[in-house]
Amino acid sequence: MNTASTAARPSRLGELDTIELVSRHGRATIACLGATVVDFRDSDDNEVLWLSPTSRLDGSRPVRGGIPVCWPWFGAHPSDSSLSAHGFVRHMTWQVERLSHDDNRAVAVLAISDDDATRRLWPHAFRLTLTVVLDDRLHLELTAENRSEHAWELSEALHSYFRVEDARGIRVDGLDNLTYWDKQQGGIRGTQAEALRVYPPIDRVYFDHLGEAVIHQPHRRIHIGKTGSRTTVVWNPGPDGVRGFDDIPDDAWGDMLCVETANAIDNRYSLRPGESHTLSATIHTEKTADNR
Ligand code: TA6
Repeated sequence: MNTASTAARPSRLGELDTIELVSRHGRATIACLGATVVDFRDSDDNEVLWLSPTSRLDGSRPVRGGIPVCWPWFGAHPSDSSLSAHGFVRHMTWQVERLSHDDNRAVAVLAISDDDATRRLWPHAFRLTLTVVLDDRLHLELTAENRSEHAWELSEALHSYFRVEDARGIRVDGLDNLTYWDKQQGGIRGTQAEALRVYPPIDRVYFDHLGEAVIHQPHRRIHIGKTGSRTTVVWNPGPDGVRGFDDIPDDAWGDMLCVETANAIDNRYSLRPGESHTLSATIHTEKTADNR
């Protein structure tokens, strides 16, 4: 197979600089804004990720959809409500460090390090790298390096929006018997007694989930494997909650489901000076007969 069937090259989406990865098995697009994977198509050119039809694509706001990188905090800032939810790196342009491809895969490495702008928000020296590999799966590796003199407490997420046929009644396997924190239900905690059936709105943070999550749909499963992550977040705003998002059409909430690969809340962790930590997610689809 010649390498013409694989590529890693600059492209554009709206006003955003992007990187396009092509392999024999599919393609992916990464925006330099936030190092956000904004598109991933499988071998049948079906969308695996969901991008809001009304997402801003001009750099004025993070992309709504795809896989935003939430770092160095997940959710609201622990002590300063003036700071954006989900950290600041998804608002900033990352540098493309490396593009490469061979017969089987295409690779993009993007990075962001501390500067005056980040230190005003979070006064620490760091380097954050996102490595995206496309072969017959989509692999993301987010590596954080503590370049400061102090230990930090971190929470983080690859905040993945998956395209689904209908979010209502979707089954998500892998979360059975886990403890969760339910933001939608005022922060109560519960235990997931059996396979999760999603009836939006849902906003649940599952703790100590080390394995794969699987989104079951009538004609395909989406597998989300991971390493370096103890938390999985399941979110869909539902028909009422969607009205609070001016970059999601009111009738589009049923087209997506977030299953996020994270370390958050009870699974926050500390990173000492000179230490690094890698969070990874691996995504692939599987065609199935109707197995609802
Ligand atoms: O991951 C779920 C969540 O924390 C929801 O509570 C909701 O706020 C969602 O993320 C989107 O957050 P954003 O800051 O991207 O609008």
